[in-house]
Amino acid sequence: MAEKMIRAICRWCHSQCRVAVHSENGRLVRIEEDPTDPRVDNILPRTRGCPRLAGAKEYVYHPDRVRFPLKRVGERGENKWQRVTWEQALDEIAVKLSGIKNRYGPESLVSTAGTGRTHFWARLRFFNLFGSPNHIGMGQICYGPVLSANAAIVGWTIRHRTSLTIEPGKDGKPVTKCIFLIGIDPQQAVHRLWKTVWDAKKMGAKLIVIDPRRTKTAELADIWLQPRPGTDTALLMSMINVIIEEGLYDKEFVGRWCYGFDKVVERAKEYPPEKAAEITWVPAEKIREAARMYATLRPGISVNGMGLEHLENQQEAIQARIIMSAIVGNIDAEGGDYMPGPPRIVDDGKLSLGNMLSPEQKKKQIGSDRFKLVAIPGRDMIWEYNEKLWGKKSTMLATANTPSVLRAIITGKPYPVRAAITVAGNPMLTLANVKLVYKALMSLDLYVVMDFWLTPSAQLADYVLPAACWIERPQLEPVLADCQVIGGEAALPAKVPGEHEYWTDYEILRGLGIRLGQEEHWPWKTLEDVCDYQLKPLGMTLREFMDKKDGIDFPPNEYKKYERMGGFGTPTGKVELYSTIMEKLGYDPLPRYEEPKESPFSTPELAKEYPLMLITGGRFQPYFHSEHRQIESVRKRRPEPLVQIHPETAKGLGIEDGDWVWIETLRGRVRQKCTYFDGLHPQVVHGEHGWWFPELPGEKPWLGGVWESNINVVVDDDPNRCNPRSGGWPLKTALCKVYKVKKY
Ligand SMILES: Nc1nc2c(c(=O)[nH]1)N[C@H]1C(S)=C(S)[C@@H](COP(=O)(O)OP(=O)(O)OC[C@H]3O[C@@H](n4cnc5c(=O)[nH]c(N)nc54)[C@H](O)[C@@H]3O)O[C@H]1N2
Ligand SMILES: Nc1nc2c(c(=O)[nH]1)N[C@H]1C(S)=C(S)[C@@H](COP(=O)(O)OP(=O)(O)OC[C@H]3O[C@@H](n4cnc5c(=O)[nH]c(N)nc54)[C@H](O)[C@@H]3O)O[C@H]1N2
Ligand code: SF4
Ligand SMILES: [Mo]
Repeated sequence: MAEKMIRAICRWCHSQCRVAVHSENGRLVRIEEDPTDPRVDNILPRTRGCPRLAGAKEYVYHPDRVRFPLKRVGERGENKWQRVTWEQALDEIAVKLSGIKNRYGPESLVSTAGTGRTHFWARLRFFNLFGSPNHIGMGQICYGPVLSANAAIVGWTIRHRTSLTIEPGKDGKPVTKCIFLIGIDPQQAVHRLWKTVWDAKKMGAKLIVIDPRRTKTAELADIWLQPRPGTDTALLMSMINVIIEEGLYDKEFVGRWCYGFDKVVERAKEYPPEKAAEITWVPAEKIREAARMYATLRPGISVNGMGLEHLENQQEAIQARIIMSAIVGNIDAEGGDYMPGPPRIVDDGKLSLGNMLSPEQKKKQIGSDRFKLVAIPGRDMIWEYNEKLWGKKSTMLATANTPSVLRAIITGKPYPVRAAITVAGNPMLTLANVKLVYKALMSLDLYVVMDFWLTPSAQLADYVLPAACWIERPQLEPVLADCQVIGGEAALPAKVPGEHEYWTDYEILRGLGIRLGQEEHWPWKTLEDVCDYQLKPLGMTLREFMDKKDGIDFPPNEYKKYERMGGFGTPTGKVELYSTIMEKLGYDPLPRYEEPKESPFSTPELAKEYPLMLITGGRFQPYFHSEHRQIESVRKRRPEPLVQIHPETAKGLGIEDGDWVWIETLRGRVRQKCTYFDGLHPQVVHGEHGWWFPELPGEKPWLGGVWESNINVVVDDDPNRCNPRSGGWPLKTALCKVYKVKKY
């Protein structure tokens, strides 16, 4: 049979590259960049330089991939499995779920998910129909925080990360004059944004980077500020102080379109640069310089990454960043922080059937009485105002508080949580405080994992259900909460008799739903049928969308929509610098700096034993979180976990470059290999996340080496250290000590 080419969307990271997959008789031959993707120039390095794509064949046909449904036969964690049919697996799971629901109520089932890598609406749909509001995972520490902050303060989503573009103006200079990146490293993490930044720099835009590490992104900056980890709110409030004091703000925009400027003026007075310098360790003059550049080079874009979302002071820092953008007039300006409209297809919000969850069940969402913002109470309040103006709901995440749910599983309080389904996540690697995660997962009555591999999390499951990955399923994806939509087709067969039987996440959840009496709500047999339904507003099927429109829908931009629409989707109809939503939810309506609860200043006694500040999880190629460790060609590029330590600090501790060291905190210790790095303050160290070793035994106690180098063993998730508004836990602020591993 001749070679066939099919266009698909790669999901081995969030760049969502559209690729051309060549196959013969249903076997993968090669994958290339898809020349019909108009964003192709925004990819760097081009997909053909991508290490994960280069390892595609190894991935797809890897002997360790789970090919058929597995049922646990030994004790939990013994790595003893029996192959079962899909019918048996789904029948048995459904019976167990019914039993648990009858005994403890539907809220006793939780879903755990990682970063959005699949059609998550199907999981929400299943849960909303089942009656449980309890979803845990990354919502409160990744993307959810910025979505909620935007929707609360400017009343809608602001274009973010992967879909940002910077266009040349008529004079050949970029429309965007200044790029402000805080706590984000696109050079390692977001290819598209990195290329955008490069191009804009080449055309003459200026770049400001705020990061405790001198990343390659920081090296490209015109101004790089190196704060003490966790102090960004003080830094940003001080920049706001300078912008106001020096009269550099956009008086017209502030006067006409902002609410609470006078209150910001008052609050910002608490952060003169000299005081902020003491807190942040950034010299006062540099704070002034950055503030002036940002405020005078308009329009500009500002993006935060996990450097803010992983802080105890997360929401306050994000709010300060949005305030700064607003007072210089960048919101929804051409070349500024653009607010895309909703996608034109039937979106995830509608597909997830949130209206099917009763008010009484919503109230049971664990932790949402305390951490309300990125949970149902905050979301529903914010939606009311968004909807009034836009006629649509913005994209927001509303999850239970993960640390609180883990404790509920263990203690039975506030009520029993007895079952969990993991969809596209690896909680034993990516959630904080892994000893607690382990205890919780081990104590469940039923644990189901939908994945491709026997990850350390899957090792603890009762059933492991082999999912189809992106290459084996059709896709229709809004580009990260943007109005842009791309489509892709199933490039390889999900089911090959005798070889493997993968089901899409949709089919699995539908299969369970039907067995649990939800049949009328799952009318589409396949994911492709769903895509056809989603495309109805465009008047085409997925096939037609791919053929006629190259699988792309990018509506034109419209700027300053607030003028036409008469305001913003917030309670006051203005950009709420002073957030009345936060006020209604019972929080401080303005940003205030709080010292991290574990730091040399708040816990000086502890700092005697643990003198170093630990930041974790800075992204690095060739990996995506905990994935790809079993793909040889990828692993070869980066066989071991690295901890960055300042050479002075390391030498003082007798540690040489390349030595294995223990990283120890109050929670325990793990080992990584020291790499000297002088782009850090000597008191700060940086440990990588996501490390397990699929070559080690899968059974307890090894669990694929999950206790060896997994940084989340030493990271805290104490609810008292979570951000008071959102519930996000502190992945980037801990105290630690490091010392040489004697024998290894
Ligand atoms: N210490 C520390 N911890 C962190 C971070 C940090 O910076 N520091 N970062 C955090 C952040 S921002 C995030 S988003 C999380 C990421 O957390 P996770 O998303 O849990 O991380 P992954 O390792 O990508 O795990 C995803 C799992 O889903 C599987 N998978 C991928 N695609 C699909 C699919 O389509 N269907 C199914 N069923 N399975 C699929 C993969 O094989 C993999 O096992 O980690 C968080 N953890
Ligand atoms: N290769 C690769 N790419 C990825 C991923 C991956 O796992 N691997 N994960 C994807 C996901 S889910 C996400 S969320 C994105 C995240 O991508 P990024 O937002 O870039 O996330 P990080 O690399 O965790 O953190 C960014 C920077 O924040 C800095 N930082 C640490 N503490 C602080 C602080 O207190 N203040 C400030 N200002 N900065 C601080 C770190 O030094 C780091 O350089 O990447 C995505 N892309
Ligand atoms: S893994 Fe590589 S090809 Fe795939 S989306 Fe990411 S950058 Fe693109
Ligand atoms: Mo993330």
